[in-house]
Amino acid sequence: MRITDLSSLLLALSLLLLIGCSAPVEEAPAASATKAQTMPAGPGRQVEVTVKDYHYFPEEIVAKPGEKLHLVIKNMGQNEHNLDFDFPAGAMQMPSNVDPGQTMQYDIQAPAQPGKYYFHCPVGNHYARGMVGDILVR
Ligand SMILES: [Cu+2]
Repeated sequence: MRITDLSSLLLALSLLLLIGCSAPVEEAPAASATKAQTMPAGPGRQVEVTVKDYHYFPEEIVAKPGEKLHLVIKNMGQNEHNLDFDFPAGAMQMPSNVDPGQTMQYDIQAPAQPGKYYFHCPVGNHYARGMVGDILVR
């Protein structure tokens, strides 16, 4: 386990303790979650993210403000996973979980405002296990 993984895990665990071990941290209510719009492949820049052992590779995506991205999520692990973006306009998630050995493609648009936005896996306790990443908009 790398140092960064350990510190994210400790942070997640301490946050859970702070709120009394109730709901997972930063889980948006289901009603406000926005399903990703599926656009034809082409307009967005293709970004590949591999999911394995409760981590995203790479853990950071760099995008321009408002840039359209065509995400290709490859699950090389043993569990199903997802990828929720915590955007200012609301959470944006994959159309469905991606199963082990499967690939899912969908399109998103980066926020117009430069900054660092986080994404995480909403499945089970994956977030607490350190399954987080970020998209750096600049
Ligand atoms: Cu996961």
